[in-house]
Amino acid sequence: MGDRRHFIKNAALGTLGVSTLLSCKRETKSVVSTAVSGDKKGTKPLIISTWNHGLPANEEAWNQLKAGKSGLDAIVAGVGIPEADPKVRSVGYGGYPDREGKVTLDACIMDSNSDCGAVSFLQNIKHPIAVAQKVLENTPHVMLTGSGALQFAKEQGFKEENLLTEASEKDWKNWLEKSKYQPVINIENHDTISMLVIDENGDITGGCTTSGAAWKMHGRVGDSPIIGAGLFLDNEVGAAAATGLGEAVIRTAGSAMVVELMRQGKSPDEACKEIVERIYNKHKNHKDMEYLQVGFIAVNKTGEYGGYSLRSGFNYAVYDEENGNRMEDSKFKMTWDN
Ligand code: SD4
Repeated sequence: MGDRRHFIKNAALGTLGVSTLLSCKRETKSVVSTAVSGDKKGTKPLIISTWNHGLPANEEAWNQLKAGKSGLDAIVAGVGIPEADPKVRSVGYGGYPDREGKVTLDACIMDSNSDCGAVSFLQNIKHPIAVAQKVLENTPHVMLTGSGALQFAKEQGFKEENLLTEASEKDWKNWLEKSKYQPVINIENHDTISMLVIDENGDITGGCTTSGAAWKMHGRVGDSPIIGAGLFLDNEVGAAAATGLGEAVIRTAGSAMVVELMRQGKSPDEACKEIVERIYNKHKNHKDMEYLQVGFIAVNKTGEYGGYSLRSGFNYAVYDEENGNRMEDSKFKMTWDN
């Protein structure tokens, strides 16, 4: 746990650095919100994305929306930024590999008609979210996996490329020395990127893309490509998406449950909090508890948005007309010392 604390401290410092840098470069506002009550209401269109890499992703998605592109296209272009960035070690190119040194990617996307597409255990394709969009648009299915997903991607014109960067290979070889599986959620405040978009008409779309838990078993698929777990939306109600230990999110059908609670009248903050509490209650005596972190973001049809995480350190990027692109800290249940 000592290492873990050290890591969290460094991650927190890293966060400051990264968000300050991004804020300056992009002239974005940085709003830090630690209040425990009150959902925020944004103006439409509204984009919310997990973690610091949400800032450049939001920026790109915003530009796409303003250029008249659909929510789906905006998401694919937006989260495509961290997917292509080798410095982001938790998504796409440069993501941490599994324990066999293979980078395997998961992604899904969903539109306001409840159409969805997903890929899981996909290798050698830099933009799994774009392949997920093709699954939605060009197949009768919701998810393609492994070699089938790769074959489909190539048929759709995607190029195969090596996604294991030198830096990730080096870290993997270091990890092999001890080979201890202890997923670290929050890699320099980057992790799975989930993005929720409300467009000018109030229609909702969502997407999620990740290289998954570092050093996972070969073949392991997390929550991120699973509709209902890593992402869910109902255009009449709202949308939710997850980051964190995928196994815990799958066990509780996390994002679907957040949307159902909003349907019953909970605000986005309240709904995220209730599901995090449920995950805690189901896991407090579980072997995963030592390293368990989960976080949700959510929006509802009226433009209220929020988020909540089990442990401290989670943040998300929000973009709307009124307040621009900014980072907000998530409320949380407990710190890493508990
Ligand atoms: C997974 N949910 O594969 C992803 C990883 C992640 O924050 O989000 N980490 O379990």
